[in-house]
Amino acid sequence: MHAAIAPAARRSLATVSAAAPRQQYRVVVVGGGAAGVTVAAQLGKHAAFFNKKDVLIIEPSETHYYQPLWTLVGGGLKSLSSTARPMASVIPSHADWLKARVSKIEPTANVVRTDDGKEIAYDFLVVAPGISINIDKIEGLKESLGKDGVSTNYLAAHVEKTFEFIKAFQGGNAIFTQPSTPIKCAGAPQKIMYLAEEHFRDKGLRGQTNVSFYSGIGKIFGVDKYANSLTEVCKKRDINVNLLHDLVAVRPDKKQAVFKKVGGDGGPGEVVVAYDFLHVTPPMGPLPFIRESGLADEAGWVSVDRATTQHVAFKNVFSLGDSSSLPTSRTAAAVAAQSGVTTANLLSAIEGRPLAAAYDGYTSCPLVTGRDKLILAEFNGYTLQPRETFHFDQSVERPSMYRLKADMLDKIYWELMLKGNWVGPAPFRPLLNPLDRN
Ligand code: FAD
Ligand code: UQ1
Repeated sequence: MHAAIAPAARRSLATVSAAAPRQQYRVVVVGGGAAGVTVAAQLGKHAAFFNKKDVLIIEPSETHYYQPLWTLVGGGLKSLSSTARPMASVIPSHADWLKARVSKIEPTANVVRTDDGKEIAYDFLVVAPGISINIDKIEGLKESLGKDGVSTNYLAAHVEKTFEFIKAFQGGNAIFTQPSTPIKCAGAPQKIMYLAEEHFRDKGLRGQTNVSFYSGIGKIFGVDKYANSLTEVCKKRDINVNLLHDLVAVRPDKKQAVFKKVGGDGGPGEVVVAYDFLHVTPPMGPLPFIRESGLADEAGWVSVDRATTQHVAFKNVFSLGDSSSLPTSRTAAAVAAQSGVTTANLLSAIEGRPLAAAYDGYTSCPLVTGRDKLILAEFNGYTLQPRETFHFDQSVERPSMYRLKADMLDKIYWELMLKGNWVGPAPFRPLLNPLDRN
């Protein structure tokens, strides 16, 4: 019996002390985040897995976070605790949980190794450990975070600081950054800016405040329809937008942010800007153990077929979510749509049938523009064309869409998606958008 593997049936126990029956599973899932738990839950609905302990989730964290609400936590509209649940409470009852970090995957031997020296063999593997937040890649950021007006909504340990600093802000330069790397939820770097700007305005500080967005990429948003709306929002609210500026250093002693110009008009160069409040979206990238696993593409993402989510070389390996190479915008909404495809194709692979399910690139980004306003971007991340669920124009700021985000999507996530009953809004589109106005 294995000392650190907890049958989820005992998940109400405070300590993980129960033992697993074996070191080999039909399916091993790396990562108990949005993708890992959702696919594991969906597998349990099928006869091959129902009521059996044939799925193992390997996940080091005691807490499962609903990260999409962190924008509202940073904006002072939700508590961090409302976004957290014990990991044990989201592990499906037909799965075991090994509380450890995967350090190595050996796909030629069908084995994964953990940082505490365990070796687990699998027949099929689902790789979903998410994305790496690389704060070390910005000089001075690690030392600055959480102090003197520097924060990020992208780390649980720092997100509450964002609102502390917004509340304490007395005017001056408020700066919001987005890196040139791929990131999760590409809209989140600017959502917090709109909430902060609204707060400054309400406090009568707007006249003495410059609000600036600095992005390492060349567009405010990847899909023109929503980029046009966001550009209008920025104009209307006197927000300066500086594209092709990548944050490279923070100098906390001088309260300066240093940007590298990425091509653009004046050619490459350095821009130094004084800040009084600085919200940083750090550069992100693949986790090092994925890069070294033999499963990665050149960039370091798990190299999967963009329709089936099956690994391009190892046919018993699947990947979805932020760690995968799926060339769409990385969101929980995308994970929802991918999960149904991954589960269906994994079951087909297990049963020796052809893989019939195909992911179309669907993703969504609820662009919060204020305490009661939201542009619900929904699109095909492969073609960058809108793919909207509702019959109205979703590029317009709407209170109803804010309520959907603030009050409903978290319930959909915890109660439906993580229990294997939500693959995104596609099944409801014929009802909600009958003429398929897109
Ligand atoms: P995660 O959910 O991050 O899960 C990865 C899991 O793997 C984690 O539990 C981690 O502990 C574990 N892990 C890491 N390393 C290892 C290892 N070595 N071994 C085993 N396990 C490991 N999405 C939306 O749809 N809408 C939004 O509005 C939205 N807003 C966001 C705002 C912010 C500020 C942030 C941070 C994210 C937002 N997202 C949003 C993105 C969304 O949360 C992610 O895209 C989604 O969680 C990805 O799921 P995943 O399972 O791939 O990764
Ligand atoms: C979604 O399905 C989803 O997964 C639960 C999200 O993650 C938090 C989302 O942010 C969004 C927008 C969707 C899409 C759902 C609807 C109802 C449009």
